[in-house]
Amino acid sequence: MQELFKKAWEKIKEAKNIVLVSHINPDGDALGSSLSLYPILKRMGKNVKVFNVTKPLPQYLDFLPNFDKVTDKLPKNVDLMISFDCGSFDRLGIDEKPPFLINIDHHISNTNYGDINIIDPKAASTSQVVFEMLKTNGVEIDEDSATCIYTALVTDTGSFQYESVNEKVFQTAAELVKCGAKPDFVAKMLFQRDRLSRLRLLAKAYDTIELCCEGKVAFVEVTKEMMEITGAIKDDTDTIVNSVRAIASVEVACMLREDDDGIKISLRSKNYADVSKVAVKYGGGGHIRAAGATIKDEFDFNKVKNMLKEDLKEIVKVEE
Ligand SMILES: [Mn+2]
Repeated sequence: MQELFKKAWEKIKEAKNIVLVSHINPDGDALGSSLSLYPILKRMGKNVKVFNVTKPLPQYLDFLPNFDKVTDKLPKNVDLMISFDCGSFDRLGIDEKPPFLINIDHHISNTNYGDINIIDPKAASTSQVVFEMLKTNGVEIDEDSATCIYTALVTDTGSFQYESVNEKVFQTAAELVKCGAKPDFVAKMLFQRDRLSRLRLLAKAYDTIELCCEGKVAFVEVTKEMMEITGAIKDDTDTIVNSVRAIASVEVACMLREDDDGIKISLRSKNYADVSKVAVKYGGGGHIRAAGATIKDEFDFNKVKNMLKEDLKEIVKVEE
């Protein structure tokens, strides 16, 4: 890893026009990680752009320093692209591969699509990998950069609650606070700016919760109609599945959301089930405890549920 960090930094030093990219429908880690390098590369005199194909970007992340610099127009004449938190090239929403690509990620399912691939599945967030890279190369982390890396760490660890959280995560957090990240500010920005429409949507979604596999599996549904009635937006659905997992008996929670192109499934597990297996089966990906996929051109919730029940029964190990 140390060698890769050095190799990547050499490449960054050589490059002039750099674009920082992250996956479609970015989360805090994707945007936080990509934005964390923006002030640093600017300071180095680089021509830096931050690209994400998604429009609009999730509003709850609008406090990230340089959020307004993120563009959905891919710059031309790029000599180096760095991708963050993205498991496969097609999730970047970019047609053509750049002359050189550094792929920084922590998804175990990463397809190593870069010219340099820095993938650490043990890292709690991609931003943790970025942090290690900066440290290894003796790069100074300014306040804006620290805020981005810290936010990414908070969002990808469920506020320091997941199994990925170890001593190193807290050490990183402590160093970031030392560099100027403000935990109370980040927490207020992330968790105290809720939308009424989201709470109204939660109420409707919770009404659909269905338990099976001896209570170990919970399904929750979000239909287009619910979204319309409550005025909710897609961002409002982000954490529903996490709160359903909180039911005492539940090992795996699964949200089904009606999208334009099919049914999006979001899976979360609590203790032992590997939900990435199920997501990969349906063309998606993710982590052991959090994964997702879209069942394309399928709009029948019950059909998808019955199909998933068979897969989930396996991973929660319930005998018939
Ligand atoms: Mn991540």
